[in-house]
Amino acid sequence: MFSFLRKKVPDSAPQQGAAPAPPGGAAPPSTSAVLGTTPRLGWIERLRSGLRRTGSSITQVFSGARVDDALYDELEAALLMADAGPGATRFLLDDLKQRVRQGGVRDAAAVRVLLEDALAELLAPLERPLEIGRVDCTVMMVVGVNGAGKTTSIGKLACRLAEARQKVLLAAADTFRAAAREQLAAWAERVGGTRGTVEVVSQQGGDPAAVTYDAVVAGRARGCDVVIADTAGRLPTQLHLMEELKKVQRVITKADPQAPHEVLLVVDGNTGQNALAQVRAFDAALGLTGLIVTKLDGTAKGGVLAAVALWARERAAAQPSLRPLAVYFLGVGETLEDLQTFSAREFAQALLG
Ligand SMILES: Nc1nc2c(ncn2[C@@H]2O[C@H](COP(=O)(O)OP(=O)(O)O)[C@@H](O)[C@H]2O)c(=O)[nH]1
Ligand SMILES: [Mg+2]
Repeated sequence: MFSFLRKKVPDSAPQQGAAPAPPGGAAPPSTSAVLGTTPRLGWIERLRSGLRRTGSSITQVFSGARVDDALYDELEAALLMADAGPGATRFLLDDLKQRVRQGGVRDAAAVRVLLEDALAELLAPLERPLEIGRVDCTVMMVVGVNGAGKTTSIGKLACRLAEARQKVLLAAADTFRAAAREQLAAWAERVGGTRGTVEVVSQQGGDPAAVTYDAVVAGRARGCDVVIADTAGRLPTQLHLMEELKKVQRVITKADPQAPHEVLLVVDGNTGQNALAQVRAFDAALGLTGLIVTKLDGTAKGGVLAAVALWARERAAAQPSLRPLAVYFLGVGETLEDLQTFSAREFAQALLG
């Protein structure tokens, strides 16, 4: 789930899943321990059933035996209907045709396997664990439109971090809705007990930048491993609200010149091609490092991740100095366990039924 780098030696209890620190100081990054002990099978089923409609419409294309232009035409339509968008659809079809030619494949079922390979390869660069511990206090800001699942995902993430004995502080920077503050506090409470503690910094009716600044300063002073700022939802077209978000980012940098270490966009998997528009717009304003794609347990078609992957690839080619975009987590439900790491191969399998 996370990649822990240079883990601190715990005060008392041994750290779950982490290798003991070597004598004489920090472990080199290559010895990072990756946590992710929850059984994955159940949630893959959830992802599969969420994406089933897409899967069955793509799989149907391969029900005939012939590999001809009609098959590619149908496949094009199915990928477009799955929200892959014109660019990624064209990219995948070109890649697939080349694989079919090279392999001398004449059987439609074998073409389906090659499509899965092409899709998994396109998605692969998005697969990267969220790194915690490269710096003493990892600061993340979480952004997105209203209702995308920001607060829920932060709650799930905070629980997972607390389980891994990380000290977490949440900044309730969604100061528009009083309920948002309470929602975050409720998640923090849920973590309590055996799981460790998650603190929340909030202000009644405060300014989002001020709340975030206070939280980052407090998080560093209290020796927190992770500070996560939950921001209010907004559309990228609401320019004044995007300016407000830039201000939040600026004050974080004032509190810690290296921060924010992560700028995460939460996108609702049901928004189709609009998700790509959100990724572009929030990236242009803030410079995204990663995505959390939620609600893949519902009616989401999932193909938009292919479009995001193609866009990320073009972004990496045009701006090689930028950190490549990652899909850190997928949301497949409303409970704590329903936040899972992204695997390109698993996603391709689920998408193709
Ligand atoms: N089915 C499902 N519902 C989700 C998921 N993530 C969030 N939600 C629900 O989406 C709604 C909005 O979530 P919230 O976190 O408040 O969105 P925010 O406005 O971005 O903070 C809530 O009812 C959540 O329970 C998910 O992965 N699957
Ligand atoms: Mg919220």
